[in-house]
Amino acid sequence: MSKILDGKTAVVFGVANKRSIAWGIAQAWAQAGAKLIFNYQGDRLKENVEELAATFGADTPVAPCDVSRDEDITRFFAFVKSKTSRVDLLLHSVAFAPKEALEGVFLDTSREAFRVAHDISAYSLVAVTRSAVPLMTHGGSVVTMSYYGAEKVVPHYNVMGVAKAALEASVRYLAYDLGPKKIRVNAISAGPVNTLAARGISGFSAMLTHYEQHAPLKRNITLEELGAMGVFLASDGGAGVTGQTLYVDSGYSVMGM
Ligand code: NAD
Ligand code: 0WE
Repeated sequence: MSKILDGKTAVVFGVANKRSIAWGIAQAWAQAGAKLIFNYQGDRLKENVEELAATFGADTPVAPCDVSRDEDITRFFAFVKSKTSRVDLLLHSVAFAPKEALEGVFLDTSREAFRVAHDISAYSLVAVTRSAVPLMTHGGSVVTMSYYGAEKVVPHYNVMGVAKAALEASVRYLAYDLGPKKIRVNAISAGPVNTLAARGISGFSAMLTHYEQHAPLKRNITLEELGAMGVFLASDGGAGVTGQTLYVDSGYSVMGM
């Protein structure tokens, strides 16, 4: 039986382990018929990602890429080009701010923490998209991950909220630049998910409980639901959708109180 993403090739940035949002979306893309190529950030995550990627076949391509390094991005896309003549889908599921910037108050954000957060969490979308475009010869779909702290104050999200605002604005400008090439660019704004990036954030389990109590759906979201939105944006279902931020947040963002 034919599947909705049959014949598509996807590049996936941001798998750290099986709880990663990138892993949830990658699995949904694979189940819908896409072939996948993965990055990993550094040696610490190499084995993890290689093991997960191998569940789609031992020949699933995996290569290192630290998105804060232009040389890495260049080398990574040369690797991608050696494995496929075409890329259709790009997932950017990467963010980082120095831990101290997520603990105190936004007012105390250092110049360096501001720079790092914006470099890794926002600029990297522009950099990896630019490298993917020459391979997206039949059009494509670029998907990145955002969070509600981009538009409303979420205590302690701090500089990450400002970086996500830059990311969502970057999505709009990229959508404008790439529309003529039939490449769509969108963000999924996810409710809280218990991942590596969320663990160690004090008060995170209280946030999960808060969503259960206050979101319209009275529960938290799942990786499967993020995967389903990822498939929608990757498929012709999303053919007329670009430049948008779509919420997979149990409806939390519509509440005023
Ligand atoms: P995760 O820790 O599983 O994924 C974050 C990924 O970013 C990791 O794979 C890490 O290796 C990668 N990364 C960080 N710095 C990098 C660098 N310099 N080069 C290459 N890769 C780098 O956590 P996650 O929650 O799956 O996060 C994925 C995305 O989802 C992030 O953009 C995050 O802001 C967003 N998001 C998360 C939540 C949540 O509650 N977990 C909610 C909304 C949005
Ligand atoms: O985007 C995120 C978190 C991204 C993140 C996580 C870390 C933890 C480890 C970025 N940088 C770092 N740096 C580290 O050193 N989320 C949407 C999850 C998240 O993080 C929060 C949240 C939510 C939700 C931080 C404070 C308040 C809410």
